[in-house]
Amino acid sequence: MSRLVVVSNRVGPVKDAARAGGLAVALVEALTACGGLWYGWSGEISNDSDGRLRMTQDGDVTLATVDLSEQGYDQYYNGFANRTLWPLFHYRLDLTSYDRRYYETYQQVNAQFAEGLVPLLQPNDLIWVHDYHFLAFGEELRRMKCDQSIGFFLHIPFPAREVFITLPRHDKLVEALFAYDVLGFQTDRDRRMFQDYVSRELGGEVWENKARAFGRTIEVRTFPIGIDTRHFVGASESPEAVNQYTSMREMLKGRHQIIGVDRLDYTKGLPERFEAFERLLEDYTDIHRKVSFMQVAPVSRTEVEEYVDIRQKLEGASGRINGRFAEFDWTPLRYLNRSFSRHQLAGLYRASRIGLVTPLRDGMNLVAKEYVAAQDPEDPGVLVLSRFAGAASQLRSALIVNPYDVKGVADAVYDALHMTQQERRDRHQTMMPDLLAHDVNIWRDNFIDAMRSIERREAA
Ligand code: ADQ
Repeated sequence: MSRLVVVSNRVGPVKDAARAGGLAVALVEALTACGGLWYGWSGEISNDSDGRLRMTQDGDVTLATVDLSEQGYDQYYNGFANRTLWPLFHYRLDLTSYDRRYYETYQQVNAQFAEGLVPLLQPNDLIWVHDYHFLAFGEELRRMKCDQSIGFFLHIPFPAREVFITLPRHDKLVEALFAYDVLGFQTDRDRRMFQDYVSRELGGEVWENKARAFGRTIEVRTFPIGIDTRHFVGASESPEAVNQYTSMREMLKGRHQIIGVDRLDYTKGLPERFEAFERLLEDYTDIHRKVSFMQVAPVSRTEVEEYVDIRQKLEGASGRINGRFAEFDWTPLRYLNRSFSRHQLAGLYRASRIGLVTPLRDGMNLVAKEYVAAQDPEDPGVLVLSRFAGAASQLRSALIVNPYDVKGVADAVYDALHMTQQERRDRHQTMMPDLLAHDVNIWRDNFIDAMRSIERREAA
């Protein structure tokens, strides 16, 4: 069996994979099965150019990490990755930086990372590159004469052509993507957006799961990422989850809870969500004291200005909403900037009548899937889900909303609060089989199989 090499922005640690959740566990499992290598950024910044590669063995998995220089951290990580690609691919042209220096450094860092990996590679390795930090990684490997099978999975959306072409040298980035053998997207929509760009902007050819341009034909496929559904169902019944569930229910004193769990990011639609909750309280006074909303949002990317702004905005909004509506024995909105363990989260989801997942744009959104998996099948809660999350293409029995339409979201939450137990059960029952059939292990195996079939075809 060929060895698997995973390349991603952050690496391991293997022992903590369970804490990090489904994706890390699924990757570690595949790496362990073949004595694989996991390669990426160490999370450290150093300007020392010698010995930047660190190798450690963790069970059967080799971890190899490289530090970023200060310039790399500023212009590649905080710059092109998080100030250009992240907002642009999430349709936030207003927040996108078009600084050309960022692009140059992005190319250089991708080349340096590729250079660091080449001496570690074996001839039959399958190389699986993850996400927007490494769009140009495969092209750099090819430049260094790597002929292994290389796949790339984009965890975030691929934007519409008119949005993407606002990026100077958009064609160079797509040319780089043609160095991969398999390109994976979260949804058919993302895949079609990519194919649309190839045919209309580049004059390339696209058919079924293929695209041809720059003299290469590549596989272009949809691999919707899942959660470790069985494990998450189990987690929701674990003692830790039951504890969390019980103390939450005691605290709620018979009130219904609405829960939101997101990284604090402007793509997640949090200000609009707070506004929708405020609108709910304004329009439906009958639910005062009967419902409370808990938003869990650990801070992320604190060095990017837009993340500081959104934090301030949310602190202002939560103060305003509680100031307007709270009573001495009722706090309508609780806003927590902290993390919970997977088991605690499962308990929180299960204790909540509504999962409110309203990103303005999201590649998939795993929280939506976790919320459904954690429910008690006999008395499940209702998922209210943004149509702009990739998950909406699978979780069709959720209440699907437009997150920009504050009134529409408020009304959907009101309907969810009044939904009969039978309807809640029916909706839950239609979503669970899909979550079980398309879990994170299937996602991983399907992607690796797609890379292997390329390898077999080339050997034939
Ligand atoms: P993210 O943008 O990080 O992922 P998401 O898919 O929702 O978004 O995953 C977040 C994960 O972090 C979930 O597993 C969630 O449980 C966990 N999490 C969030 N807040 C937490 C908290 N307070 N405590 C503990 N855990 C918390 C990117 C893309 C998504 C895509 C994923 C996977 O932006 O669209 O679904 O990658 O491909």
